Amino acid sequence: MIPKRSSFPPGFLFGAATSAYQIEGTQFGGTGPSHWDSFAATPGNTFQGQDGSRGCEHYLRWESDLDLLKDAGFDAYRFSTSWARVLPDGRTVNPEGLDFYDRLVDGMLARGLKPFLTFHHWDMPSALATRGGWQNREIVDHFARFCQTVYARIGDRVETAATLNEPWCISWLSHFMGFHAPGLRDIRATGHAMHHVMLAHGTAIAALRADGARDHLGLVLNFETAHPADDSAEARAAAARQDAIYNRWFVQAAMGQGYPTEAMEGLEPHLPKGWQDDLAMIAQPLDWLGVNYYTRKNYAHAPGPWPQTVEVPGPLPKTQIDWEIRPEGLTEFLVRLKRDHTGDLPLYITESGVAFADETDDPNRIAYIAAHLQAAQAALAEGVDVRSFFYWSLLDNYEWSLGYLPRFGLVHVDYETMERTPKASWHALREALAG
Ligand code: IFM
Repeated sequence: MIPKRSSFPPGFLFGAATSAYQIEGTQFGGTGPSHWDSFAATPGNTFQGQDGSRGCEHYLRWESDLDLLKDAGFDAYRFSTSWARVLPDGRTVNPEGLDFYDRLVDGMLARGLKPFLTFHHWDMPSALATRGGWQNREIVDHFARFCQTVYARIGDRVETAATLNEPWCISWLSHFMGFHAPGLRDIRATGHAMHHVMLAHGTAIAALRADGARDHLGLVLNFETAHPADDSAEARAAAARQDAIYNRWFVQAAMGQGYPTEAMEGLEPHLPKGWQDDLAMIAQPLDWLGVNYYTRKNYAHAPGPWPQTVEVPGPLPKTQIDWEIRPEGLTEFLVRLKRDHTGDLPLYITESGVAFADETDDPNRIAYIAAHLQAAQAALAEGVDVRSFFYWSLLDNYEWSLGYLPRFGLVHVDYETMERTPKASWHALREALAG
């Protein structure tokens, strides 16, 4: 059973999260082309070649979507702004785009929902991607200007503002593994992207503060447990390398702790020249950190070039997309973050959620939410300052290279008619949050 609101500290926020490209529909409102459009238009990159052109038509249906949040009893809504909608060619402002986010924020406030803004959740204007995207240091200033443009319009009304969602996905998943746009598999591109994405974050924070931003600026990182697949020293070393790349690179840099040794062993030769001089700019003081948590993975040693890791399927119950379900990992990360990296900085759980190939009867999702809320409570009991739980996602939506197949939503979307139907999990959350 989902723990009741009354079993959390007063002021703990419950919400749901989405992102622009995954729900809005890029065909509406003057959005420019993004690198996700061209990635999806390349055969073999996404499930059935699907893209975000229609999304969930949230651009047209945002008012009733906000009603779904309000009617569930949520306190907050985490959303992102599309870079390609706001600056279609990377430089020129699209007034329609800013008007949309202005209406959206006012719509949240009118419904008593606190707006949690993420500036960038992955759709980069094609014009900037063509110039090398995250590989080109130029992107740092473009990104800061994008954040400043959005903030100047809606920053006065948002509860919090995060620069980036999941820089691991922006850099490693997209430039080393090739699973996301721009679909590269190149360690040099990866090293440049992993550094520039953090420099862009720090530079944007500094620019926003110079513009007078309130003390509500943060960063959203994803964390994934990396366990050794067996007892061998090689598997333990492989898991440690994976942990450094995924779980420590970004948080250490943001917190002024430098890049982790196990990751530098492979990446240092591929970082942009003079990277050391950027570390101070990257480590801008933050007001909070967002934590996204879904799963754990198991690693063994692989022959070949660094990082010599291979993922091995684990024994735990799995989701529709084969992710192991392990709620205690959430407690472990929250406790570890406070202990090793963030100290007293407030932590917001900005995403946790599950894909099941269900329709509207979703008992397994209810069990997932219950277990992960209990995991958050366990961290609170250990003294971690956890301030929120945002379920991913409000709606079934575009799950990137997996297209519209995985269903993460609390609300079912019929992709023919775009009809929304709250699932049993939406009703169960509403009951837990009532009163
Ligand atoms: O859908 C994604 C989201 O865009 C970022 N975090 C993880 C989710 C589920 O994969």
